[in-house]
Amino acid sequence: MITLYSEGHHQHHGQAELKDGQLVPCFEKPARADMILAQLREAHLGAIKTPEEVYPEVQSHWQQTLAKVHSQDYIDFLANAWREWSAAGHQHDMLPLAWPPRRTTSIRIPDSLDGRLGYYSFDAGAPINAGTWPAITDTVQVAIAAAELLHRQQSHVFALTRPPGHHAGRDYMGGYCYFNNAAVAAQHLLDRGAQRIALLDVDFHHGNGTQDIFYARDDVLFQSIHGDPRACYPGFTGYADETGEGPGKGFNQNYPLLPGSDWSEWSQALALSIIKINHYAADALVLSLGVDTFEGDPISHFKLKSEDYIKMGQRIAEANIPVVVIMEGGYAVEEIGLNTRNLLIGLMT
Ligand code: Q9C
Ligand code: ZN
Repeated sequence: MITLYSEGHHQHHGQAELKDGQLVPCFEKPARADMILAQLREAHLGAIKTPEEVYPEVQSHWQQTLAKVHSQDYIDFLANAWREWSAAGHQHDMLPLAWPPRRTTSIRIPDSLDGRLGYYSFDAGAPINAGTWPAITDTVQVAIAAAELLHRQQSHVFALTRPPGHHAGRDYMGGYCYFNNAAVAAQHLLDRGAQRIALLDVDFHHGNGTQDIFYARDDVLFQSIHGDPRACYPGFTGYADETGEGPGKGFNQNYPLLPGSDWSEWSQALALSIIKINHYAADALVLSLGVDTFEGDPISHFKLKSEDYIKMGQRIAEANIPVVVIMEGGYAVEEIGLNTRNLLIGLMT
């Protein structure tokens, strides 16, 4: 299996995030991708290529695809945010501090940078530093090149994306996410002629951004298995009764599971989602892969074991459609490589 990867992600490294009322070092850090890469090399899982190597045109085309998933004003905000922040004399990370409350008469975009930071985010979990823009634009190209390779070869491809993307909506960041890499990959496959894309999100956290982007669309079937929103972050979406709207009605399914769920509960939800995907007759599957379902994850609450990821990959392979795997979460850094490698091995068998 070919892996798509770019070094640019190293430039994005947040300083701190809030956990239980305290500022702690960011769980989402460059070592996560380094550890995965090391395991892929050790397992001789296949060639590791840059986006430019497999799809040189990506450098001139990625902005067009990105603009179909995210609003241009949001993209422009991210492109200029650090420049504005550092011009104001700051050297530390940008973090938002105010959001519009319920019953705001009309939500206008403020002029101030603090105001726009709040407007374009849903939490304070996506710090911006000097290297954020180069990193997120690099990783969006990784996702597009992986989708392109899938389109050409119709065999499984792994996009080692970082930072993750599934919490990012059309015009907001949050939860370590800026651009929705999985949504961009799905959009590229549609642009290449696919009629129907299944997007299965197995990260511990609900893929609220992906759900939002495709909620009124029937060309992307969204399936998400995650911690019950009554107990788990992000907490306001991911209920089973969120099934889509308008033309998208019936093309969104959530499988919320209680904290403490292990493979026996988790795999039942997977079986239900695969029935949906088979029935949809998708041309390709985009897998939002978070391995924060692991029992040792420091911020999540499922109990999957390293061996379970082999079974997960095998079950997904049984759906018998080409899969592009997009990396999302996973914060047990010592085991993130093994767990990801196991999923990919299962997928290939
Ligand atoms: N005390 C992804 O896995 N922090 N994002 C939760 C709970 C945010 C996770 C803190 C977790 C975001 C892509
Ligand atoms: Zn997650």
